[in-house]
Amino acid sequence: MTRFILIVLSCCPWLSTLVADEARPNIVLIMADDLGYGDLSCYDGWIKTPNIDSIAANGIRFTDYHSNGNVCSPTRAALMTGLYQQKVGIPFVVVAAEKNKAHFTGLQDIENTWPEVMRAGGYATGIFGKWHLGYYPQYNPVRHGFDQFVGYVSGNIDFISHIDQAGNADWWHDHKLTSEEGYSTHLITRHAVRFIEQHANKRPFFIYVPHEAPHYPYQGPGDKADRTVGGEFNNHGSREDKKEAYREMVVEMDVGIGEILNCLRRHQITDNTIVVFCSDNGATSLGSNGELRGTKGTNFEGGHRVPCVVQWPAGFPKGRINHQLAMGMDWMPTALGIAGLSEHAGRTTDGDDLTKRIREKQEVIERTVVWNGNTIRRGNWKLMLPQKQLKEISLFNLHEDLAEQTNVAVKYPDIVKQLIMELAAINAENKAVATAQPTSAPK
Ligand SMILES: [Ca+2]
Repeated sequence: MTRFILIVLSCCPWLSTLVADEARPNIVLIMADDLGYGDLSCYDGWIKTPNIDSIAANGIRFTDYHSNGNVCSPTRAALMTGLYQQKVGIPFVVVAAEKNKAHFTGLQDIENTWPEVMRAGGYATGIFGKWHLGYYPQYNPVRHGFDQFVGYVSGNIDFISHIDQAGNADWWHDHKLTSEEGYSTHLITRHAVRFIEQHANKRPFFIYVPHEAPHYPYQGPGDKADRTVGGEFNNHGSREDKKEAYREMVVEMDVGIGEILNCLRRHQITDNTIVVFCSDNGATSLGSNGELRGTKGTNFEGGHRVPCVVQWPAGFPKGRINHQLAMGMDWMPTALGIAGLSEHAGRTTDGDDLTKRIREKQEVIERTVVWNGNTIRRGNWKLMLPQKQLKEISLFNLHEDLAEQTNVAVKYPDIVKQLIMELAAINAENKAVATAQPTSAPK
C-alpha cells in the first residue's frame, strides 16, 4: 500500500501537495478590540460568553498572555510580523486625522508578514474586520498576504453606517470602498463563515478575524447609526447606557464566534483547525480588567494582560490552564512551526513558538519581554521607567503582587539595575533595525 502511494506520488507531484495539505491545520485567529482580562465568563468576568468559553474548555486558557501594545496598531503590527512593533516602525496608533504624521505610517512592503508566508506555503488567506495598519492603498491587507479583505482600515467605525471618527466612509472589499448594509460584527462573522465554506476540505486556510467589539462607538445590534459623512457626532456614540451597550457588543461577538465554530463542525474540520481568540489590549474603564491595575493605554497589567484561549483538538490538550508568559508576537512563529513553514519567517522573529509550552506540562519558563520602550518583564519581575500615571522607577513582583500595588525598587537595587540595562539593550536593537516610515502621504 505504501509503495503504491509512493509510486502515485512520484508520477503526480501535485498529489503530494494535496496529501501534505490534508495534514496541515487550518488557522482561525480571532481578536477582540479593547476587551479586558475581567470581561469574559471564562475569566470570571461579568459578561456571559459561552462560545469563547467553549474554546477554553476544548483547549487552553492562558493566564499570562499579553498584547504587544497597550493600544491597537502596535499590537497588530507585532501580530502580523512576529516582531516587536518598534522594528516594524509602528510603535504608536496609526491615526485617522491627516494633520498628524502618524496618519501616513503603515505596514511597509519590506515586512515579511504572517499571511504572506502562509499564502506562499499554499494556504488560502483572508481578513475580515479591522486592519488599522495604514490608510493608503499600499498598506491594504491584500498587498500584504491576504487573498481577501472585507472590513475597515481605521481604528473604529460606526457599527451601522461604517464611518470612521474623521467622518469618512470606511468599509472595504479588498481595494474597493463599498457600502454594505449590516452591523459590523455581523458582517465580520458572515464573511468569515463564507470564506470557510468556500475553502473547507479543499485547501488549508488561514483567516484573521479582528472584531470591532467592544471598541467605541458603543452601539448594540439594535441601535441606529450615529455617524454621517462629514457630520458632527460623539465618537463614543449616543447611547446613555454605555456599559449595557458594551455588554451587548461582547455578547454579539461571542454569538458570531459560535457561528464560526458551528461552521467548522458542519464541515467536519473542527479537529484539525486551530482557533485562537485574544484581545489587542486591555479594557477601558467601561469594561473590566479584573484585579489588574490600569487600563488600555497604560503599561500596567490592565493595559496589556488580556484574555487568550486556543483550541486544536487534533494537536493540543483539552481543558488546560497555561501560566506561561505569552505574547501576541508568538502566534506567527507558532503557526509557521505547525504548518512546516518556519524557515520562511524572514527576519528572525522576536516571538516564541508556543507549541511545546502548550503541549507539555512543565514549569513556567523564564522569559524577558518589553513594552513600549519603557517597561520590561523578566520572569515575575516587572520594571517600569517613569511614564504615564507613574512618577518614579517602579519594580513589581507579579507573583506576589499581580495588582502592582507595592513598588519594591528600593529593596532590590541590583535587579532594577540589571533590568534597566536589559531594557536599554533591547530598545537599541529594535531601533537599529526599525523600518523607516514616511512623514507625508506615501507615493
Ligand atoms: Ca484596541
